[in-house]
Amino acid sequence: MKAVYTEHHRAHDVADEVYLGVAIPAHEVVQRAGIIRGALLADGGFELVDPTEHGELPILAVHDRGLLRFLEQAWSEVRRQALRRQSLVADTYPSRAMFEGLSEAALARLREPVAIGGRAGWWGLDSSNPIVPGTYEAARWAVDVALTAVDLVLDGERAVYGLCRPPGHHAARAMAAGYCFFNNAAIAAEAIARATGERVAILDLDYHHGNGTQQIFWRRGDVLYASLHADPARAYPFFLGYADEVGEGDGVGMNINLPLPAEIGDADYLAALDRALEAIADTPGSIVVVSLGFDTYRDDPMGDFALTRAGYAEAGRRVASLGRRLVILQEGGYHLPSLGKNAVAWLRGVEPVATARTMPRP
Ligand code: Q9C
Ligand code: ZN
Repeated sequence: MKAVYTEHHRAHDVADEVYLGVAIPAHEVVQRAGIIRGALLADGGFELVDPTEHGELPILAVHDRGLLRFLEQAWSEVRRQALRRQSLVADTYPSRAMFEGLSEAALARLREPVAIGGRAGWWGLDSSNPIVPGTYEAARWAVDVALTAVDLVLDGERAVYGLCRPPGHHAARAMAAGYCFFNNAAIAAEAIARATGERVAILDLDYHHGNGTQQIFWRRGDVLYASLHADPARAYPFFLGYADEVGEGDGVGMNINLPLPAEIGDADYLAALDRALEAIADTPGSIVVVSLGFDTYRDDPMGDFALTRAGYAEAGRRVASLGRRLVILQEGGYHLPSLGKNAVAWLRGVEPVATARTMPRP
């Protein structure tokens, strides 16, 4: 299997994140991508491919230009103001209750602040998502990783893995969030929809609900979003991800949330996966974008699921059994010792060891 990877992810080098008001060691760290890359190379069944640059247009097909510009400018603005810090986290977020009672007209007059602490709040959701000097560079390349995986699949590959870092599925049209800046999977799905004219399905298997992907395609009848994730009643992103969120307008029925309980194991998880796969099989189209997270692993420090490596291999097999082409993009997963082997197990489930090649030919 081809795997798209670039060292540019290293530019997004976050040391700490803020959790319930205190700085803790970051979860979404540089080592994550190197560990997965190393495991792919050690396995031998993967061909590493460099991404190619795709420019701003595919990003602007999904995201607000203001988000792109903010992320592009944030660090030079921090430097210009001589703020002495290694990372930028918003000072003030525009909470919904602040605007209670305002008319649509008054809401429409709300504007992006000039001060950087307010700008970060305007384009952000949560305190766990610091911006560092290389965030923009890495986030742009993560999009290029995803779009290069799309190119390869459109050129005929059956399944391609994009080792995106930073991840993407929490980023909405006009918002960065949850270690995500641009929504790699949404940008990939939009590019596929435009290139093929077909419907596209996104299967989100990260532990967290992909609120950004849901938001971007909420009213779209041509993009199916199906997600298995921790019940938002107990887990980030807290405010979205419930089963009754089914889409609106043309998108009614094209958003499927399967919130899951703590401690869920392989058997129950795979049963939920089958429900998502049935919905995908019922929707026309030949390509599925997979948002793949390993924070569902039993030992993950952030998740509370109990999945095993064997469960990942089986999940990969079942997704492959859809018989559709796959653009598989990395999202979360924070248990560093298991990350590489879990990725190999899942991807090998999609594309089993090619024994035919090593067996003597008749
Ligand atoms: N204790 C992804 O997995 N909240 N993002 C962190 C830390 C944000 C997770 C709380 C979690 C975001 C891509
Ligand atoms: Zn996650």
